[in-house]
Amino acid sequence: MGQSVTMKILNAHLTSGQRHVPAGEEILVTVDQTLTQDATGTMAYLQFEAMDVPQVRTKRSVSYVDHNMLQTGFENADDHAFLQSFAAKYGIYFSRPGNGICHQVHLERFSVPGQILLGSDSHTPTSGGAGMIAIGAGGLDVAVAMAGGPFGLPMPKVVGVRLTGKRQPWVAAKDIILEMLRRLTVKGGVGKVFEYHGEGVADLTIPERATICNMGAELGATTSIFPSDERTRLFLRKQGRESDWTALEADLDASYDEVIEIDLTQLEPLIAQPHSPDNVTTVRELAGLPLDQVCIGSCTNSSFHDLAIAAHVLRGKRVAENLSMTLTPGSRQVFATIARDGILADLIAAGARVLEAACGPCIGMGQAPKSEGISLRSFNRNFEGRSGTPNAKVYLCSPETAAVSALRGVLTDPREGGAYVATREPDEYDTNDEGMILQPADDPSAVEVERGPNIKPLPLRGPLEETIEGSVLLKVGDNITTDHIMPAGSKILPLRSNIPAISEFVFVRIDPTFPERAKKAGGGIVVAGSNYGQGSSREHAALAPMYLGVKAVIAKSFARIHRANLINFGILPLTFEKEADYDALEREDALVIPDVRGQLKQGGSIEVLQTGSGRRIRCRSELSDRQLEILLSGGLLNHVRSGHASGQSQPAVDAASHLATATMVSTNGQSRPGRPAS
Ligand code: MIC
Ligand code: SF4
Repeated sequence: MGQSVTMKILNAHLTSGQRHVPAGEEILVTVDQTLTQDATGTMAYLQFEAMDVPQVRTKRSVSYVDHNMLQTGFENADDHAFLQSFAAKYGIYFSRPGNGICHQVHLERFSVPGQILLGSDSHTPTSGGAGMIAIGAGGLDVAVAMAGGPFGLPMPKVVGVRLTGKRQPWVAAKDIILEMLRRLTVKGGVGKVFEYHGEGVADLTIPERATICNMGAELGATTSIFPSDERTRLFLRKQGRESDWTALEADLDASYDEVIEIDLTQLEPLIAQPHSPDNVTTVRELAGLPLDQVCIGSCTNSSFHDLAIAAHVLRGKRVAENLSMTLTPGSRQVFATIARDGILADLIAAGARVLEAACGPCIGMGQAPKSEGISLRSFNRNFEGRSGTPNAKVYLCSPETAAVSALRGVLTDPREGGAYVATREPDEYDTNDEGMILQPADDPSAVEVERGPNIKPLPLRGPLEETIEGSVLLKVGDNITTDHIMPAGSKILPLRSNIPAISEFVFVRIDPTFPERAKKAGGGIVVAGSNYGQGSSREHAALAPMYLGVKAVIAKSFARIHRANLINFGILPLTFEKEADYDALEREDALVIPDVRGQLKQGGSIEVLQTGSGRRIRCRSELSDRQLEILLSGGLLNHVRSGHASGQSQPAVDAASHLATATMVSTNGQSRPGRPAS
């Protein structure tokens, strides 16, 4: 039986001894490349430092600065300086602020078909557009990979997505992924890799394929991937990297666990309504909706085409008076190319607000809409409050729909935008990275890591207790995002390197009293519905609750990255065996998980007692042996410290003393106790 592209790459990276692993069981793979961004990177590098590895052991590791770009105080600038000096010292390439959004830049400058990329950002799958297995993970998993350790993930099911027919004018790559979300929902991809194939693939440029892979994250997928074909070769040639190309196609008789077919001919412009990327309908259905803001950009849609199509629509005209339009090039390369080709001039003349190449409005770093404002965005997430305005309504669409609507002032089906002029990818991109992607230092010993006062020590917890006791601190419903658990935005993001400070914001969008109550109670347990922790990879959504003393989360089901992050920080993730038990639990109920260590070691059901009623609640832990060891140790760093990073190519870590350093000594030299192990 032939193999899919996914299985070819996974098989080539499985650590020894594993073959034919059933879906859902944990596999360990070697990692070729890593990426971090600034909002997750500072923690990841502090964790890497605690492992006492002199240089990264990957083929390529890149540190980007793209999220925390507003410098309204010293915090973000401190982080940037730390990241730059850290990269120079430890063998990491550094993409400076201004060079662009990590995923767009990585696709352009570093993607290599057939390799595995692990990134501390959930949209890392973007590089799947160039035939990589690119996976989002928590920063600690990325730190372990940088230290030469393998990455553990549940063996995914491979879903073949067959693209047939041909898109109509004005129908975009974004509409393909919105169609996937419409059909499958934000839970539909959990435990799956979506592998695109069929005649429709050849018609998609690499940035268009990257758009589809990028937003596969919103399906909850492990990743998404396209084959590496002649178009991939052409893209890499224009990037001056043809030598990185290899052909990678599924075998003709490749088998898939499931198959989905999308007839591109039938597709029309789509839109995701507030407040979830899977709340999809046709643009036609909502046409006429008045708009206050239109934004084109984010790692989903900020390529040359995305800005060129906006210029095509707006050329010689003005953005409608009733709205504000922003445009964000995804990279310095895109920015330089649109400037060179006159597109930038058209956009400026049309009255668009051109922003620096960064995440910007996508993560609430500026450009928050007005109160109750309606914002139409070419982005990938529209969770409530994420834009920075709690009662704003964010809709997600293609750059085509966004541009035509910006001109008309109301939501408009782009097919009403007149003749479609296909944009042409430039023959040459600006590939001069000099001074913008910095090489690691020749003499690492000469580099001093710069630590401003914003860089605080890493908190740790001790080994898992014998018994977990605590009350239900919060009960939440389905599809809780990491933006609910640990909000982002321009005010909170600068605290990413300071866990005590950022933990004051845990769950505040749901219940502003949560941090105070958690601290007062000395911690407790969170009860949740299905797909808990969907969305971003931010490990702060586990690390900060851990700091507040959260010991366990009992949910109907979890999103992959967040579940892994909980385990990495020693918080026990349990799932209900019976939904009725979820219904029976209320906030403040006292719970006990007796002999939790013993129960976990034994496997099978885990018994949780609701003390008031005497109810016995049966839960599942479904931990691999490796995850069990990690939890018993109280988290991945403790586990690594005890020399158990299984599959490590070299003993990565002699971390005991170094962890102590990272935990106890604040980074500007003053001694400061870490939070005592609980
Ligand atoms: C996001 O889009 O939510 C982020 C901000 O890029 C996150 C990472 C983070 O929270 O730092 C992600 O997607 O992983
Ligand atoms: Fe940045 Fe938004 Fe992409 Fe996250 S989704 S990496 S915040 S552009």
